[in-house]
Amino acid sequence: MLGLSRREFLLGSAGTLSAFAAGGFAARQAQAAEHALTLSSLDHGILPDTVTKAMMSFAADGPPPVLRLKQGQKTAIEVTNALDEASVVHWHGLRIANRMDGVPYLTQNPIETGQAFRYEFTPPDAGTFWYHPHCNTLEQIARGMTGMLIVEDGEDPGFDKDLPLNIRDFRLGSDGQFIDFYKPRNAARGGTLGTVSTVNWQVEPDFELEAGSLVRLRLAVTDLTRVGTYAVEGAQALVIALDSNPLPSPVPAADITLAPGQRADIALRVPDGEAADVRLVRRKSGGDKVLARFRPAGASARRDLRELKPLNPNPVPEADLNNAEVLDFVFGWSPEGNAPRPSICGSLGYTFWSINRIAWTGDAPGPLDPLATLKQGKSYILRLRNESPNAHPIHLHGVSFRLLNSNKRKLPPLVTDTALLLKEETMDVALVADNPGDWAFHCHVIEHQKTGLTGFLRIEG
Ligand SMILES: [Cu+2]
Repeated sequence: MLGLSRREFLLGSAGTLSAFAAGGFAARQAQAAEHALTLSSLDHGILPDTVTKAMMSFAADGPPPVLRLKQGQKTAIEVTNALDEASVVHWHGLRIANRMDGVPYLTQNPIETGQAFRYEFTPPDAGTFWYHPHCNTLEQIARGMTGMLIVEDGEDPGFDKDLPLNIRDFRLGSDGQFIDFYKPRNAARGGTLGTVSTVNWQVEPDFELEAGSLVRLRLAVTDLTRVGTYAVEGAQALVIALDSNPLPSPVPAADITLAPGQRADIALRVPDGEAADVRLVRRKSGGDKVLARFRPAGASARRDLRELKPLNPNPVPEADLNNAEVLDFVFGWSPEGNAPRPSICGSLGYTFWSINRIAWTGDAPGPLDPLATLKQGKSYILRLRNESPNAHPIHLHGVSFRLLNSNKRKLPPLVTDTALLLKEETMDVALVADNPGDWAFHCHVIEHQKTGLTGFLRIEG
């Protein structure tokens, strides 16, 4: 190996691996990955007549592909890292084996430049999910790395079309180039907002849809920071699922609050007339922001929303509230403000936030204590207390939970993986600890996540 560069060594070891394929590994290696993602940097046009340099994607030539998987069916996703930095991929909302969860050091080593990692898992739930890096997360997401992941149910609810809408901002100057991804003073408050709103990497795209048809709009807010209220206007539209879990009774798609990481599935009945102006908007004082338009085309398909079959609930176990143990978590400032440890997965250099007064010390190797240890199979109530004046979408990996109650508002009894805690809100949520492993537990405002508001729960088998 003398004289070999590190890169040659890496490539060399890949060669050795394929040599092994002739042996006992053969069956597994021979089975082609059903999906392949290449983590890539690229130049791509976001604003008209400009090319944004140094974007990042899960494909070499454009926006991240929509991954379509099947509920209960094993899949393989071969991830190759062609970036000049390390990365790792997390599948947001999927209740899969811990070693496939894509969190650096907690579940796997970062995938270094030139290396590949094969993710293999069976998604137990159907619905709208997304995927993103969990290494140098702020910069890699800021540059573009958020993709949508759809898990299809075996049963067809009766839609004519399925349209994923990846909603996010970029922080671009008027020349179309990236400006600073965040400002430290904002990271210590609500976070830094983007300057250009996009849907599927496009500014205010137009989607032509068959007049009179039924379309499943799948909204995913994959932004770093922005909490918003969304609506579909100019047509009949019903919210049928939130965070991949069906609503017991659909509600009009008029005021849907979504924080980073959250999703909404909407059943849209496209109007009959080609003159109709159907819009996806985000509420804004002084006039809503139009994010996308839907244009009816052709003769009416004459469909009716009542023709849709209800979605099947996902097989998420119900907590036994009479025997559940209560675990307390407080989300607030960092008591000490120590600089985080340096990490190949990036550090903002500041610590502003904490969970239970402990600030995450960076995505670095070395043993860390869980915030709590849960016993597999037992029920728990997590009491989530936000003592800060800022909103925090709290995301738990590996396990879904049900919203129980809040000291601030009446909560629908939704099942989710990401709970939005408003200013000074305390919320109880319930879960069954059915998936063993070390599960990341963090705020999905990435500036908060990267400046301390991260920890993990251990479920002991
Ligand atoms: Cu937060």
